[in-house]
Amino acid sequence: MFDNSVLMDAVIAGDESTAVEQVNAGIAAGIAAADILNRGLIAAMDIVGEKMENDDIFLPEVLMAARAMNSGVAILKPLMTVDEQKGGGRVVIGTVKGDLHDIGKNLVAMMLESGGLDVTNLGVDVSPEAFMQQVKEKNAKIVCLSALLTTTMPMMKATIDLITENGLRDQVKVLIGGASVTQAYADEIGADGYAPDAGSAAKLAKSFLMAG
Ligand code: B1M
Repeated sequence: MFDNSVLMDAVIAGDESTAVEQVNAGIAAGIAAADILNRGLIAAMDIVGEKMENDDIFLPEVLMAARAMNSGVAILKPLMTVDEQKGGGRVVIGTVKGDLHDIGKNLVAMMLESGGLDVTNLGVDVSPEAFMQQVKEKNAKIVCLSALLTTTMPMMKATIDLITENGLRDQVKVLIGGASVTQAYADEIGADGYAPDAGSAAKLAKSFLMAG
């Protein structure tokens, strides 16, 4: 029998089989796919994000929760309209040029997707030109730049500068993060925001989208 709190607890605990069981039970009980997604899976992932921010849980638990969530999303996706799936927010994310670190960036992408956003993950070693092109093509509202090396941080500024030169700066918010990055650096290069971890990155992205 479907119980939203059981579904949420299963996602938070990374219990993939119970999460899948509950999503299927919800569908069988006639609950709208968007409600199962928003009130169950996304609500649970928001709690996971908060726990991560507070250091109550760590990477392995987050990955397990994300896997449980993604298995639930995969069942719901075919039942939802395109608009419901996209949640209104297009995000482009990648690790900047010269930098091959992708574990944290992929975690951020996963949290954004789990939050219902339409995410294009460009991978690693992404040039300013490639970011700019994708922002244009996808009409992205948010671009997330990841850098783990002090030597590649300047590529974040180069990307912002290129986006500005191409007249796209007003249409897109630039969020940055990665182990070597700080709020002070975000201020210095004119980024719109900095997030220290995947949970706060998803929260920040959603707050920008809600603000219009
Ligand atoms: Co590299 N590496 N590495 N490395 N590596 C670091 C970053 C380093 C700090 C290690 C050290 O010396 N203590 C150091 C950088 C020093 C510096 O510049 N300040 C370093 C170095 C020097 C190097 C090489 C140069 C080593 C060499 O070859 N001599 C080389 C560079 C290669 C390159 O990129 N061109 C290199 C290579 C590698 C591996 C390939 C072996 C591997 C990467 C594998 C991979 O990513 N697929 C690796 C790893 C694993 C690390 C450490 C050990 C761990 C990074 C990680 O995955 N952390 C790292 C040491 C460390 O950080 N403690 C280190 C876990 C991950 C979940 O956290 O990535 O920080 P993180 O992501 C977090 C937040 O930062 C944030 O959210 C994530 C989740 O909470 N976040 C964002 C990340 N991106 C965001 C984007 C956002 C918002 C938030 O957008 C809005």
